[in-house]
Amino acid sequence: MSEYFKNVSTIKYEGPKSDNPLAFKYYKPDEVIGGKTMEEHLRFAVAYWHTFQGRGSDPFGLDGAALRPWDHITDEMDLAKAKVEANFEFCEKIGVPFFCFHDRDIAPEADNLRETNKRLDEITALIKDRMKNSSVKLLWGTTNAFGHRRFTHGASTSNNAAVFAYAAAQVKKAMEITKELGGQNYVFWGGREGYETLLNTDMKLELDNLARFLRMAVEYKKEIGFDGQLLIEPKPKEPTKHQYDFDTASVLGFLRTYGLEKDFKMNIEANHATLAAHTFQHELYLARINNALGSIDANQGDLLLGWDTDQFPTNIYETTLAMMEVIKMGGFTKGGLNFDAKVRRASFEPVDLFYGHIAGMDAFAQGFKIAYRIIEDGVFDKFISERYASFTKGIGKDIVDGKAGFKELEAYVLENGEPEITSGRQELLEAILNQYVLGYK
Ligand code: XLS
Ligand code: CA
Ligand code: CA
Repeated sequence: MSEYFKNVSTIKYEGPKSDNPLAFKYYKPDEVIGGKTMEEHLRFAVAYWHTFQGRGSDPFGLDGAALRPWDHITDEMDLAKAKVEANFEFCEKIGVPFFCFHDRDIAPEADNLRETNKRLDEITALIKDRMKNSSVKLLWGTTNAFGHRRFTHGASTSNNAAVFAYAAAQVKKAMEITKELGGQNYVFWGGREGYETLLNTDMKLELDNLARFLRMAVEYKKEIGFDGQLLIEPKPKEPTKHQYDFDTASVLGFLRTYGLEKDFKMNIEANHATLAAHTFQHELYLARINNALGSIDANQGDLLLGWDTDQFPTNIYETTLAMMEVIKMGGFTKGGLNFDAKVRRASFEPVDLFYGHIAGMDAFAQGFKIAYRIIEDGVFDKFISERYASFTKGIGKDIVDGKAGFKELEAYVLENGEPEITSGRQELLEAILNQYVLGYK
């Protein structure tokens, strides 16, 4: 067995003052908070595609700049096997308990589906074998039905039924191997499920087909007894101009239109939230109150750039507000925090993969601890419940209880006159949040 990251040993917690770049400053996996360890709360995952497939390429440098310890391997399948080893070594050294993959990340596509599936079987067996001597598990599997030329017009929303069939065959297999590897979720990210122009698009048929496809997935999941959670990952744009799964609200609407709302939850990605002109917390909150928050793709975008930069999350404000939502939902069950994040093109050394993950894990660990204190103290919850107190008594209670209609409300106004309104205190609340984030509370 080769060792790929020879210069890095197991990453340990050394505390916030440590100068060791290969140590955690805040993430202490076995620290118990609220009856669970940090590792159990945060359920971190490594994204196979960025960490082991990413080449640091961009539209102006397709070859990429990344240097990787498996670069010398030329045979495609040998390379795929090497990456399995590298994945386990990486996860074990950094102490990330889960990983996530697309079918095509773990095994390269062959000339036809039969051969491709054989390759998948071979690599799946290897992963399964490696799992026997490891505590590293599969958080979720998914399908890459967007990279290949055949998916130019989409997969389940393609104009071509044979492409729809191809995508279905691919999901079938990817779901089977996800089950085989004990995957806890299966993700549907829209890929090219969207459109560029209505001059060539039958949007109604495409949406109906998307629903048909998802229904088939639900049926197949039951048929094979896969007990993982199905997740949809919203994204507003990129690669297509109009992605059908724009954001949480549109996905919820879509699922309800087609009667699929009981079968799917969301996988919310931070960068996709901001591309949809929402905050990360907005997306998480909306999913949570609809009992649809499944899992998180933990990254961050760059608000000065209008695309999906998939950076490692380092913004403590964002991780704090995100973890408040996770805590309020009662913690993850099957989901977790998947680092759908890539090191920058200029961070091309293998050790940068460790720095990226350490930065993200520390930022979420810190965010979690701050969020926990905020929720325990109840400072914002108390403010919010007082702000809405008018709905707990009198006419407000009648509205909530369905006892008042327009006539009663008119009578109320005629009797009581102009309402007294109160300050929203946003600046004060932001200053209090600063006290928590900076550790004074
Ligand atoms: C792309 C998505 C993708 C999904 C998995 O923008 O983030 O990577 O997470 O297909
Ligand atoms: Ca993602
Ligand atoms: Ca993304």
